Amino acid sequence: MSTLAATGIKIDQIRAQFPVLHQLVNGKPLIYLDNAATNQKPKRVIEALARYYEKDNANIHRGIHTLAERATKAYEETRHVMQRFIHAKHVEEIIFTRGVTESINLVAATYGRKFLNAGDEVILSGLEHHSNIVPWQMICEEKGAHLKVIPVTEVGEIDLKAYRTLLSSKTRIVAVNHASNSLGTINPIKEIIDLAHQRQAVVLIDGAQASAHLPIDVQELDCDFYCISSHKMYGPTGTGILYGKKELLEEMPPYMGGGEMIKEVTFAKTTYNELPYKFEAGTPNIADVIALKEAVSFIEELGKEQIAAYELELLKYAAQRLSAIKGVRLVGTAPEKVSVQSFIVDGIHPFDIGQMLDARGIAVRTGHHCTQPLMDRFGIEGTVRASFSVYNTKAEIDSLAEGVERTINFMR
Ligand code: 7TS
Repeated sequence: MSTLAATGIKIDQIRAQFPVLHQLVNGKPLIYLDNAATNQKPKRVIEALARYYEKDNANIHRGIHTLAERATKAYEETRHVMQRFIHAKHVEEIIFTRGVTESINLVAATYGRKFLNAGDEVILSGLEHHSNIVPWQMICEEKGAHLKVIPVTEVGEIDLKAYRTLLSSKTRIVAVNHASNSLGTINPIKEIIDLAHQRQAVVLIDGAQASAHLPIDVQELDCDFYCISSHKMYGPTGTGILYGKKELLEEMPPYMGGGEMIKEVTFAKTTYNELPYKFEAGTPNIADVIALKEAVSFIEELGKEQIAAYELELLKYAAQRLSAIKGVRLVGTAPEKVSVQSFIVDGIHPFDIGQMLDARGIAVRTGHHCTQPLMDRFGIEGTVRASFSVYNTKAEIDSLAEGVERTINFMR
């Protein structure tokens, strides 16, 4: 059994922390390789959720009773944890949202609505998830602004040369992902950010596929916005963050109106609360935010670098095993990748592969992965995608390769 390099921690010890992994699916031990969609939760995260509801459940920020104070303290602790996790300068730059989708919609609907004008341009890449396309399309349509798309190369990288030519004095916003969910490509975001700033454009980074795998230092990156989903970093679903530079967040109008985001309300006029509460209308997802702290501890105790190094080992092994199968073509072969491997099989629909693998207890993703324009770029309908987390093993990849081989033999 493998260990996490430099820590000596056995992967078996890590797997033992994930109750969901220890079950039979269709009579076979579960092999969970759909981690880019959502990864599994360690016991400490699940226990934090239960503990909160068993001991502390109360609405936050409003009550003066003990439970309300405990819940508020725990909720705000996670804000500090997330500040440290991404190296934000100020704690009020961390806004809790439902996740990346809501974070991007928030920026498009507030920053975009206030600062985009007719004729302005928003630049995206051809690697984006629909969540980082549609909100920009909606606001561009409303404001008469235009979307420009950075093309993607054959191996699945952003074409930086083309990006330079797309940038102009009309560029207001650049929105790209840190890593691609369909291909795994890690994008050169520092360079993308610096080039955009030379044109006074602001940059939003979709960090959905990065937070569990890559170091994030928003001050060093100098990005203007950074979005994270808790559920892709061993945390609960339904929460995540938007990081925004304080001076930008202060200039932005609120996203939703309601309780908590106000200072004073009269029927004549409402004044808004200060950051971060201006953007957190209503009762938030208290329990999940509190449990997210445990997910961060899980990552930090193992060490993000160690996790990434092990996942890279799995990725390389998977690429090698899969590409050796006759009829399999890897999609997304950039040199810098997170642990995502897409592939297609000549003459067999990805759904059929996915179903046959499921019958063997192997969970993979099939389809367009919410990146239809990217699939169009490669002239395909979709792919089969295997994505790896720290609890996966080479033996599981062997089973995947065997499953794919058997499917090919069965279907032909
Ligand atoms: N951006 C990227 C790069 C993503 O991978 C995802 C989710 C999102 C945005 C949206 O995140 P959410 O947490 O708001 O849903 N990606 C996937 C996936 O690849 N399969 O299922 C969800």
